[in-house]
Amino acid sequence: MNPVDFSSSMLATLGALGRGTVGSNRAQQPEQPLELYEMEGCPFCRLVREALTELDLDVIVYPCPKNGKRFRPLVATMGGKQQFPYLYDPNTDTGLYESADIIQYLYQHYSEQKAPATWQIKAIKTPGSLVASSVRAGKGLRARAAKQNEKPLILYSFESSPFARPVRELLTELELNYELKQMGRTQGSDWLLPPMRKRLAPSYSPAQRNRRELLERTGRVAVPYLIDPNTGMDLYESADIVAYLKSAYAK
Ligand SMILES: N[C@@H](CCC(=O)N[C@@H](CS)C(=O)NCC(=O)O)C(=O)O
Repeated sequence: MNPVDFSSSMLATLGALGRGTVGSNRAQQPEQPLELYEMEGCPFCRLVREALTELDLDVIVYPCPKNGKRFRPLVATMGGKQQFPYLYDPNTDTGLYESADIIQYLYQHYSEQKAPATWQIKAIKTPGSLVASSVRAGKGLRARAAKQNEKPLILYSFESSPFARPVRELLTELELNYELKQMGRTQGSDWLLPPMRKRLAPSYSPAQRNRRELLERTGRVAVPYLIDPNTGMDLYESADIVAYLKSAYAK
């Protein structure tokens, strides 16, 4: 990733005070995957993604960038208007607008507790999210011409990762739907950057389910990691993933 891109992505992480970093060890996922209709560059969608990392809930993301023709119209059909984020939970046949309502629903339904007070008072979280999104200068907001994927891609990511953000922005712009697999940090050794971890925690044994899955699959754990079931491609390194997505899907 080029240094300017990395710096603004890092600022976007710091602007939100690192929210969307710490996860939890959820044993089970909802029977049918949750569906999130959103845009990476939207500050309200970001709040929902932060809560999803905290709650360790995987979702299928349906990107709905401005001028997008692929999934955007579905939201008006399902909920009556084009406003994002929009969550659809097929397990309860619930469709919701409004980031605060979505977060409250996710906490109540999937952690059996109310959202922490800081999530309930919109004024606390929203300004930071607005600042954090604005430093990315409109990335992850507008559609660009792309080929369509048949099967959803799979992305291992946690919300605040400055390396994963440019990948999610591009997935939004190309309107490629993807399974977002949470990689929130739940133990001290998750915080070590991969090269350091090799030295300081050689027998790293993650507790979080997607981290364990990745370690078993690839022998290491880093974020982001992309699997494209349409082409059989799988790869680490944000710059390589961005280059792959452009060459495989951008027109
Ligand atoms: N109060 C809403 C605000 C949502 C909102 O304004 N979202 C913008 C995107 S950041 C939107 O849907 N704009 C209309 C559009 O993109 O068509 C919430 O918290 O979810």
